[in-house]
Amino acid sequence: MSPGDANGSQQTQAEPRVAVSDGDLAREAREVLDANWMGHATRASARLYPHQWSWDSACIAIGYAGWNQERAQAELRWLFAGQWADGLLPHIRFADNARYFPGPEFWQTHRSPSAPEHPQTSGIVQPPVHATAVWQVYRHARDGDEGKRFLRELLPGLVAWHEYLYRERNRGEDGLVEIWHPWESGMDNSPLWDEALARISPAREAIPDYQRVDLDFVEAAQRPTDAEYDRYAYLVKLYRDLGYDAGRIRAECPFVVYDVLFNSLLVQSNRDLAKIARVLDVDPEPFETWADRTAAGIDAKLWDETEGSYGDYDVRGRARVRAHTAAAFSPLFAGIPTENRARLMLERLMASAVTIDGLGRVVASVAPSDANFDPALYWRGPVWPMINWVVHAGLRRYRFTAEAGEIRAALLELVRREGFWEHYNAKTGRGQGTEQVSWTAALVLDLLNGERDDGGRAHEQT
Ligand code: 9WN
Repeated sequence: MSPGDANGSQQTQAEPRVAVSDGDLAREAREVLDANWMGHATRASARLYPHQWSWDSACIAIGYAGWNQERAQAELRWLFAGQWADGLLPHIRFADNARYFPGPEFWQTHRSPSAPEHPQTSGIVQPPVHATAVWQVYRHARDGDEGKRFLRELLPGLVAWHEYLYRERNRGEDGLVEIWHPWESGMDNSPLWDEALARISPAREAIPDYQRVDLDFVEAAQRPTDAEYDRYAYLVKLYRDLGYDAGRIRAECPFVVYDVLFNSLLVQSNRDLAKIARVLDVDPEPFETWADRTAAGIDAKLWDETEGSYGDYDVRGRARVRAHTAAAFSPLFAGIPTENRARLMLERLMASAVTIDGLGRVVASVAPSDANFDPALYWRGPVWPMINWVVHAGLRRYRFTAEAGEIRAALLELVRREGFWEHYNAKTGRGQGTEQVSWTAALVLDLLNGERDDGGRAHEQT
């Protein structure tokens, strides 16, 4: 592992290591989380991401669940304390005095009557993995009574969050919810957004002044371009000028996408919300209904028969998104495809997976055969632990056990060799982006833990 240096200089990279036992790997993962623990929640990474991020945090809680119930609960409580009055769960809850663009002064969320005065947050969302995380924390709870109290405490916030999505991010009868910014997908510069972003060409004076900070920490070849950042900043300015009024944004925003990953994670979160409700003797039916409606919407609108794959839908462009990425396999995670479709997906998945230096196959964010593939460039090729974790759970759910095992082993081996990086080069396997990354550590812990205690059944419905 390459320990992060806190002074913001260029990243360091250790020589690849071998022969680290599972026990040592778990200990190292816990050390990363300890180092990033702020006393109340976990920063996403030591240097580049010094705040609490929404979907990272859900994954981090899943990682804590197996060894530190108290921290797992604290992590999610802290995140939900930043929830807006209308149910929006912000994609960042800011820590004080930490350097990142865009910070609170850029978001200006005080323009919304729904945003809390304190804490400071961003004004957009990230994929909804939270009910899944809360359920996992309960499942692993050593103190069951405390676990149940935690469920009761978090239920209203979870329900308000999903209600927000179905109320404000839904424009039809198809059960799908929409994203309004590439950052909302969690896959910022994915080729999925190329066409939608190409239609947005703000005049120079419409782009707000801003200063990137990310390039102080990570080389430009591994980050989004300035043209992409201009559009990211332009969209934030548009939303803040609209006072973060969801109705006005829905009517006016130029970027509107039904994303497969976001909706699939929502289906599973709804199913987990129903399980939480059952434990608390609350009626689970509304959550099952949400799950079924969104799953049906994914199947009806996002399945592309000619491609034999799920794909995103560009609402403004009124067309399927032509680009395909590994996120297309995420419906497996939520048990959405039929067995037949799942088999087709498996073939495509394993054909598009990458083999790195004798490691076995692992899933690259974009398949090497794709014209958009770049092994080093952020969400356009590198191997991301979160995506592999989703795919791994999905494959196990459908009993594609050997393939799931191969991906798990290869991902763990990458981390064993390189340390806990944001992502890994899809050709060389070298760690990239930033180091000491919390959700990488947390998901490694979950993979190690899952093998030991539940045989991969954690994500099943029953
Ligand atoms: C913007 C924190 C986050 C992840 C995202 C990842 C990256 C931020 C950035 O880092 O996004 O939200 O500044 O690049 O794309 O998935 O949640 O780890």
